[in-house]
Amino acid sequence: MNRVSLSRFLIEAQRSPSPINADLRLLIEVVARACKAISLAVNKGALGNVLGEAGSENVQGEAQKKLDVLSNEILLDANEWGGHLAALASEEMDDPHLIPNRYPKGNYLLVFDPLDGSSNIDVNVSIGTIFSVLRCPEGVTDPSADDFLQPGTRQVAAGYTVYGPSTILVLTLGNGVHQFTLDREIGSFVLTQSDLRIPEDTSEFAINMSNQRHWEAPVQRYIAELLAGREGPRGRDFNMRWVASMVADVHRILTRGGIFMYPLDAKCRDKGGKLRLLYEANPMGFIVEQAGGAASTGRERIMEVQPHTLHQRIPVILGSKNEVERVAAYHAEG
Ligand code: AHM
Ligand code: MG
Repeated sequence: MNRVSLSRFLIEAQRSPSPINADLRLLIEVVARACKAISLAVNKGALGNVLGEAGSENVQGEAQKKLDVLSNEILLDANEWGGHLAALASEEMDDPHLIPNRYPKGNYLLVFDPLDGSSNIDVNVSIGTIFSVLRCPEGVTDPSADDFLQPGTRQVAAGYTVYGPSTILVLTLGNGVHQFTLDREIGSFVLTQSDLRIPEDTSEFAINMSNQRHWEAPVQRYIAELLAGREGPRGRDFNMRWVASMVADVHRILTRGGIFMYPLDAKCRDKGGKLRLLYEANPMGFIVEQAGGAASTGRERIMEVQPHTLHQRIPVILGSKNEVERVAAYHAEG
């Protein structure tokens, strides 16, 4: 079998007609290496003394798990010294992390959610890492939070890992979406699927139904129609799945289609939504669009939203194109 490792995939991308540059290649390799270390820690679980609370809170007032903190440190340590980054920002850090002066600085900004699906850590359900790569604005050597406030359309690359039955890495460099599986014996990510495509239609939806009473009218209408099944206006039955790890829910959609929704509701209205624009919505939106799907707030394309703050939250509706467009149409009808 002619196996293509992530390294070979990236080197070939560097030689392609629309080449990626060497720093971007290094950046992706370093992130993937850090994710291997996170995967090992996740797999050790209780044996590695990594489960449970860290005893601290992040900037959003959420209790941090030991693995949230550890994963954040692994990604920082791995990315500091390579010379490919100007700064990093994370869901788990109040402010951007600048590259220390003892190391060379590069032209990229790395943004990440080190461990998505925190509520699933201690119960042995799939979790993952989400990341997004932006360019550092021209002439900026010490980036501030403002330099990260770029719409998703400016992303250079995005990816996520899932630490599940197997560890996988899904990546886009803006030229389709590719899936790699971690070969633990060899210690490298191996290309296992090129050019993932999300079916335009689906009969599967993902939403936290416990928030139903808080939803806005367009979401109430859409879900009610799905639940009415064969007897309702859609004329067919729909199935529901909710892992409560965005990485796992999105990965299912990339594999067999579906729609994922964390919409605006009365509970999260003051915060603007539940999921984070820079660490979750934009990278997943980029990946989903690159796979032929759509990603919307219900009112606009996620990737076109101009961020105002680093930790900004946003409503997220993404997946199979025709379903996302239907939800957006219901919002437009009011
Ligand atoms: P996290 O980044 O703190 O783990 O939070 C994000 C997660 C998503 O992975 C998931 O879709 C959502 O929160 C689940 O929320 P809920 O527990 O309300 O169902
Ligand atoms: Mg998250």
